[in-house]
Amino acid sequence: MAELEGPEFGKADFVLLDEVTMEQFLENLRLRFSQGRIYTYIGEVVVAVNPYRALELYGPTAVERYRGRELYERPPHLFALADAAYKAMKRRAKDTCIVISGESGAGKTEASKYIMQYIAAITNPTQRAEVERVKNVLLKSNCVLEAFGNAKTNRNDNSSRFGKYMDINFDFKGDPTGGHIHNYLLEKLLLGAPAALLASLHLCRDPCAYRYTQEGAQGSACGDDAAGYQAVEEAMAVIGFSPEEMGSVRRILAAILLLGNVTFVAEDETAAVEDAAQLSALAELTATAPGSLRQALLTRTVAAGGGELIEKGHSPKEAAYARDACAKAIYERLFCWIVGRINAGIAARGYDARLHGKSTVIGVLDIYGFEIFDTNSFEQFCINYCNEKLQQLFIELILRQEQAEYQREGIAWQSIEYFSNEPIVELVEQPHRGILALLDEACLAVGTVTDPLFLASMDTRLGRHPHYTSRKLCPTDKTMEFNRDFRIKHYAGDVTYSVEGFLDKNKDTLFQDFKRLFYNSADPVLQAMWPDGEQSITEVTKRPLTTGTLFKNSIVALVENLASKEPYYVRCIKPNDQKSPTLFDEERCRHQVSYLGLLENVRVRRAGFAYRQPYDRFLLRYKMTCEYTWPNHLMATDREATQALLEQHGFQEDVAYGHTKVFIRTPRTLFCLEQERAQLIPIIVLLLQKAWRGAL
Ligand code: AOV
Ligand code: MG
Repeated sequence: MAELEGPEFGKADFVLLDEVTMEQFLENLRLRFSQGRIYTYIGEVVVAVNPYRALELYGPTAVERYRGRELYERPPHLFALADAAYKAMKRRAKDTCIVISGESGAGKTEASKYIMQYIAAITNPTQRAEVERVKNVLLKSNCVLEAFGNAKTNRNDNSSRFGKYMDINFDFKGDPTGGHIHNYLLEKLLLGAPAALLASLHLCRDPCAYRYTQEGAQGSACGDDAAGYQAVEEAMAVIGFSPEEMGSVRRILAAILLLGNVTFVAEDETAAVEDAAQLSALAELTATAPGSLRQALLTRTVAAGGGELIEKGHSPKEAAYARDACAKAIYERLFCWIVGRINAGIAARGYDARLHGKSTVIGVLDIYGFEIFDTNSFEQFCINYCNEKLQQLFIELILRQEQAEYQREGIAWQSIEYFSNEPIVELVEQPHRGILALLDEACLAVGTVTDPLFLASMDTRLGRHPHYTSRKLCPTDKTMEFNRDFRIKHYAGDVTYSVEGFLDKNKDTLFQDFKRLFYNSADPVLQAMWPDGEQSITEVTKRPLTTGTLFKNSIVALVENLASKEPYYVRCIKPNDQKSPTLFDEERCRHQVSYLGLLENVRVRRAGFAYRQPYDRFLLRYKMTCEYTWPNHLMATDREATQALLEQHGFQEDVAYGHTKVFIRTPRTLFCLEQERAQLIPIIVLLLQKAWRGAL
């Protein structure tokens, strides 16, 4: 139980609520939020409310307060959780992971940064140079990834448009020796992120001058762009980007912007570039031949019979579509290349397991949160599917872990029922029948399949699924459009998706002509991003996996990876939609508490035994409350001494004795012990002072 927190601060652990009701849960959350106590436990899970203001909770003194402490010894904090994961990793050589979840704007990315900052602060006391370098790259990578991968949305000014899972490798001393970042599905949303970034790179003083950044520029304050630019450049230098590479990155970004401004006119039924000057500037930035560039923009090569290749001119509309696909592809590949460069900078080098012992890992997952926008498209569909998977994992692990612990300690246990989102996950990912499978089917079909046709096929095949509906299936529901919308009942709420663009985004076709063009670029960075450009058109016959399938595979692999580690959880809550530091929007919070399954979490924790502690730790804390154990017990084992203590208090009905730990069912018991301890401590201190004085 967290120390230094009286009843006026609310309950430091939701397990201590008098009754597990939504009302009490919210009241405790509200009370603590209003006092700037944004962290509260459910056992070992940290519930965090976004404070929307700077709190003095994260400085060097705070780090010292949590270093090496047990979870319940200090007020709830991310640092305590990070320390617990670190200790498990170091003491028991366990691979651990910290899973941060919550909806958009709830504070996941900030939390992940504080966790990394804590781990960096408590490691490498001897300041080994290589370890310092790795730590620096790990910390600086955030800044660069955010610059390229975050954007302003109407939910979060600094929304992560990609998922990030970062492994940190530790040597036997517990110092970080390397790491690896996996990125997941960057939303190729060119608006927003690059607006700020590019303005800061001085590529575009006026974001409104570029079609791709006009929208994002509106209303975004660009006040500290110069400082932001400095920070990104510095971070890139620390990570090890060479000046030449940074030059290439800048030119590639400029090229993307310029590309967006290229317009086409019709000339003899096919497209022509309106302004030739743009073309030569683009060719220069991408170090490509102007002729080839023009050709790639205006035509595509198709294989005719007999291995013959013919060039087919685009219509202006096709050319515009190809241009945007190309710009997005360049941006995505640039982002992946940057992640690859960071990984090269932090790859665990020269680590020899025979020499140094087993390397252990702490993984930190910061992935986009559940999203509901006014219009939800393929990206939201993927993001929300990912959140379903993570929620499923949370449920499984919390239950599984509890059960495993009782078994290990030899204690009887009855299982608990709670909401399973398995059917929703199945609706999306089931082979041959799920939405992703139907989407792939539509993408592979010969003939013209349109988005509405795909919707119709879902209606036919999923119409009876309890979590799926559409306007056709529910004609009276005017919040959906015919032939456009379908709705999924997610664990976190109902989301209406528009099928517009689903097929295109899933196919994600980029003409081979562009790939080949950039593969032949004289710019080594740009060239390195297009290894698949080497293939000739006749070789590119095998259909690549679709975006949806690739994403599903990566999320399945992620979940498997997380499940193999000892998990620690941070559940973030967004207190209001106004970014206000004072407003506690009860309805919004109620909704989040409910879909995050936090009440069930508390119930599971309490239904079994709310508290458990190793015998020695338990005695250390409470031995003063019993004559048999104070100052030291004379019994054969700590277990017997613990038993004597609890029986003297009359708590024998409320506890169970495991092999190494004592289990306490109701929080009240621990509460009484805590109270008694608190009353005795001043007396003991007085006695000790007297004794000292006597000794002097
Ligand atoms: P997210 O990662 O959960 O959303 P962020 O971590 O970006 O959300 O948090 C959103 C904003 O809330 C930040 O930019 C801060 O202004 C503020 N904030 C969050 N946590 C804290 C904190 N501990 N102290 C002070 N301010 C905080 V998304 O990436 O959109 O799902 O995709
Ligand atoms: Mg984020």
